[in-house]
Amino acid sequence: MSILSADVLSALEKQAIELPSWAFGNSGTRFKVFGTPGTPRDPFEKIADAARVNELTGLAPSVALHIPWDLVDDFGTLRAHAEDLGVSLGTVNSNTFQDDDYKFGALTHEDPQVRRKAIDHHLACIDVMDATGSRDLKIWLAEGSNYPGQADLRGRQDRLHESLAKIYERLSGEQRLVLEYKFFEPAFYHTDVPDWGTSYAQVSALGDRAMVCLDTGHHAPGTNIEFIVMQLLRLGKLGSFDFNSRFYADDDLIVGAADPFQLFRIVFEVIRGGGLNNPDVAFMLDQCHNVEDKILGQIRSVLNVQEMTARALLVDADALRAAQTSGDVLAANAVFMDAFYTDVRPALAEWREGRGLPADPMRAQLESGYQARIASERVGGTQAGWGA
Ligand code: LRH
Ligand code: MN
Ligand code: MN
Repeated sequence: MSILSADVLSALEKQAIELPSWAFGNSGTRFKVFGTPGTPRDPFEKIADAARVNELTGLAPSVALHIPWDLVDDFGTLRAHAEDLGVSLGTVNSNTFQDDDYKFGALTHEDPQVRRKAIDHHLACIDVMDATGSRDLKIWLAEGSNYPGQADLRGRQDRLHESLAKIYERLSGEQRLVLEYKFFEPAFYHTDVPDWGTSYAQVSALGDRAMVCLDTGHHAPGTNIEFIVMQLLRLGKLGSFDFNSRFYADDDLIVGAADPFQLFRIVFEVIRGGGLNNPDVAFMLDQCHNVEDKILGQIRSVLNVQEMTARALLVDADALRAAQTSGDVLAANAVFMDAFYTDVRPALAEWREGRGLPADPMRAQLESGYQARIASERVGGTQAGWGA
C-alpha cells in the first residue's frame, strides 16, 4: 500500500510546472559565464531540452519565453516545434532591462518617448502571445533609483499606472498581465515595484485580468513568504509563481535547495487557499544553472516541487484543525511536521513507474546519452546565454 492515497495521487497527476527557456542557456555571475558542450544555440534547442524534462518527469508541459532573448522570425513555427515535442509555449516575459534608453526607467521614465518605447515593447510581446497561444504576459521592471532625492517616487507610481493601463488595454480574450515584484536590484535605494503590496495596488487598479507574480527569491531574508501566498490567494490576485531558491538575495538556485521546509510551507498555503491545480495560479520556475548540468538541474527542480507538494498533501487537515481550534499548539505543529518529515520519494518512484515514466528521472537522463548526443550535435553557432 502506497503512503500516497488515491486523492493525493490524483492531485499530483494534474500538477504542471512551467520551465523558463533561459534555464537552458549558459549563465554565471558577473565574474564568469561558463560554457557547457551541448548548450542550446537558439530557442528551438532550448525548447527541445525543456521537452526532455517533461518527457522524463511528466511534470513540465509548458515553456516560458523571454523577449527579445527568444525572438524568432516566426513564432507559429516555434509553436509547432514545441507542440511536436509535446509541450506548449507559456508565459511571455518582457524585458526592459537591457537597453541604454532605460537607464532611468522604462514604464516610469520621465520622458514620454521612452515610456512609449517601453509600452510598445509590451505590445509586441502581446503580438507574440497571439502567435504562440500564450495566456500570460509577465512584467518585471528593473526600475528604481540609487540615491535619496534622485527620483520623484510618487510621480513614478503614477506613470507606472498609466503605462500599465495602456498595456492592459491591448490584452484580449483570456490573456492576463502578471506583475512581478522584487525588493531591490538593480536599483539599490528604491524600486518601483518592490513588494506584493505595490504589485497588488497596481494590478488592482487595472482589472480582473491583472494579477501578482510572486518570485520566491525576491524577498528580504526572514520574510514569511507563505503568509503572502495566503493573502494573495485570499484576495484572488495570485497569478503566478517564479520558483527558485535564495541564500542571500536573488540567487536563482534550484527551488527547494536552500530551504525545502519553506517550499513545503508555501505549497501548504497554496493547497489551503485552493491554488493547487487551479488554472488561475501558474507554477513556474525562474532559475539559472551556472555550474551544474542544466537539464538535470531542471529535472531536480520539478521533482523538488512535486515532492514538497506530495508532503503538503499529506498534512492531516482534520487533525490540524482540531488541534488549532482546541489551542493545542504542539499537537498542531506535530501534525504539520509529521507530513513534512515523511519521505515520499519511494512512493513517487513507484507511482511514476506505473505511469510509464522512469522511477528515477535523474538517473534516466544520465544514462540515456542525451547530453553526449546534444554535445556532439550542437557544434558551430553561438551558445545561448542568460539572455539571448
Ligand atoms: C528578475 C527576474 C525576472 C526576470 C528574470 C530573468 O530578477 O526574476 O523574472 O524576467 O529574473
Ligand atoms: Mn522572476
Ligand atoms: Mn529574479
